[in-house]
Amino acid sequence: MYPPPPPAPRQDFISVTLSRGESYDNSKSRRRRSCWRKWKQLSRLQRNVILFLLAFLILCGFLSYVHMADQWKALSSRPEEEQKMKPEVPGLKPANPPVLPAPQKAGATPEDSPKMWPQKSRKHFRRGPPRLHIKASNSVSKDGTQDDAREPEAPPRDAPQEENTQHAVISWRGAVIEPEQNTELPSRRAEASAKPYLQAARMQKEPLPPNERQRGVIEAFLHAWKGYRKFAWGHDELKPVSRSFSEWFGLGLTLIDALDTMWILGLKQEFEEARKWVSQKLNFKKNVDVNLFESTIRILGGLLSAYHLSGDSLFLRRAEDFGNRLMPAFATPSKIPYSDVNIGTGEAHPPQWTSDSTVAEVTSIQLEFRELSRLTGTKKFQEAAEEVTRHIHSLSGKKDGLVPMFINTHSGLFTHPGVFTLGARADSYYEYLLKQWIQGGKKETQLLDDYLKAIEGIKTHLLRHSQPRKLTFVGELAHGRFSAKMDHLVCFLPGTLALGVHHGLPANHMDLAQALMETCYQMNRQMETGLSPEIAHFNLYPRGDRQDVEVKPADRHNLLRPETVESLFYLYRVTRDRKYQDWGWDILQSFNKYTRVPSGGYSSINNVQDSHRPEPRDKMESFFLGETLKYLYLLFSDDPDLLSLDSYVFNTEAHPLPIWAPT
Ligand code: DMJ
Repeated sequence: MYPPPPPAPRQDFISVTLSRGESYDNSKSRRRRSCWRKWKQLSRLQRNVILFLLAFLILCGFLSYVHMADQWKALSSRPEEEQKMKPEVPGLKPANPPVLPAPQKAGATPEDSPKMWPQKSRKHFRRGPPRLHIKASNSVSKDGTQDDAREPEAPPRDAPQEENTQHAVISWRGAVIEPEQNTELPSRRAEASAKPYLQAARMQKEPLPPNERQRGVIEAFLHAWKGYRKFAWGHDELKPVSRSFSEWFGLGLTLIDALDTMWILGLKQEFEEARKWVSQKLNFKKNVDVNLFESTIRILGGLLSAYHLSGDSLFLRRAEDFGNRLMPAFATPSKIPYSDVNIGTGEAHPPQWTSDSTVAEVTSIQLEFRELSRLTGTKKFQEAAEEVTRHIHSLSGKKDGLVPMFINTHSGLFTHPGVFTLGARADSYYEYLLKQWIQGGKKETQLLDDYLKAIEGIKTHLLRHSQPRKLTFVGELAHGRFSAKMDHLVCFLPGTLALGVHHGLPANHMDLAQALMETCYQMNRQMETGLSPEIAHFNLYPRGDRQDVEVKPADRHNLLRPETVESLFYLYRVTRDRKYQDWGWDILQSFNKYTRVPSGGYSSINNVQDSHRPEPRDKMESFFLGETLKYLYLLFSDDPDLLSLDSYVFNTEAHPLPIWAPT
């Protein structure tokens, strides 16, 4: 027996009667009556469904109206790219607040300051200072790229300034803005919002007017900028002697590298003009190979810090676009990135002669990629960069924390093992261990462990004293053989050691920092021009006729590098010993005397040991403006809150990035 079939399930439905028009009565009352009757005939479920749909449609309509209204407003004012951040504009995404007041002309009085926008006070329900917010205009194209690929033109000598370019600058004398971020991956936080464009770190008090030495730096910067602006505008590097330019990536390298320096030095007009170039001419849709490391530290780092200081979201959009174009470099069998990537085609590759990458290069992009993830909420940047850190942490082939110089992108193993240096190809590996630890709020202990171990490794294997003055220096080790050779690049180390001590690392690191600082100064001082050679050799044996520092003919050039003055800046910040400022002043005088080109710009020189014929090299590296002059300016400041070491960490190209969770 089969059970009786179940009753047919009840189906709710809406019946609609279509009028054929024969008895069409257009009277309102009849239509109202019949509508009402039909409504009453519906089941409760049917009515609820209709009401819900209606409510949903009304909500959608309202939201799209608000969205459209914003867009209309943006379109009807001035061109999108000219939009600058404005405070507290409803409906716009928050950007970080600028950390320093908008740049002023050198020597400007406080009355010349641009109008400061007061921050709306907000209620806060916890202890500590209030969280402050600023909202930025976000009205430009989503990917932030420019379609205009035309070759940029040189600016007119007295190019009119953009109109309506007032920055939304907030001045909070001494006020502190707490960061809202932490060291978690964005994915673990609110990944829900696609691009949170998180707020930056803190506001600081207004900088003091520049002192005499700082004005000397401003003068030097303006002289360098004059040459760049006149002969190399929008190109990578100035060739000051031939009054032309050279290209490396074709991305306005010097201009981008110098953005935050202009902001810090208070050069408003120059900053605005450069900002306009970034807005209108910077074009990443280019079939061009870039070096992952160099473009990360200079371009990505430069854009991110320009964003943090100015609060102008244009720079963040450009940074995100550029970061995306670098990502194909990580698509290798080992996840150790290739050295080069084409930002137009997305093809990445190692150098022609090898499938190796340089250890310093693959381990010195993390500060920038991590920060880009934090700001955009897109975790892939941070994940790709940190994968490299983890991999290298677990790799064998180190010597008491010291790493070889090369790593293979296929096998992921160190190559050319047994050679250890703190100079080229390894230097910033050590620097970024410490700085990532600081950036992340001193929680990532693996980074700290690797750093501390490496410093002990340096002491054990690479440290020696010269004769006759017993200068402490860092040499190199090749298959067990010590070489008393030290690149000028190694002069980043005293500063990094001092930075670590500032953040609570062992006091004996400071002894080493001070000893190495003296050595780096002597590398400059003992040369006829007062400028360091690219590489120095130290005399290990007592012989009356020999100095501590010796230079080989192939090594006696100076490329306007920053490392000595970078370390002087940290040493002065930590010790407040004015001799470091004096040493930096000596070096600035030497740059002015031997590398300054009268028509504008500064030039690398071929021979630091010949004060009569230093032989200009016809190239002004972008880091002279991005790093050397910036560190000199900061060195001469007596204000520890000017880019405080407790709030910022400088990338290896001197671009300040906020510490996520300061302690
Ligand atoms: C800069 O690009 C960076 O400082 C990098 O870490 C090393 N080389 C130059 C400056 O010398």
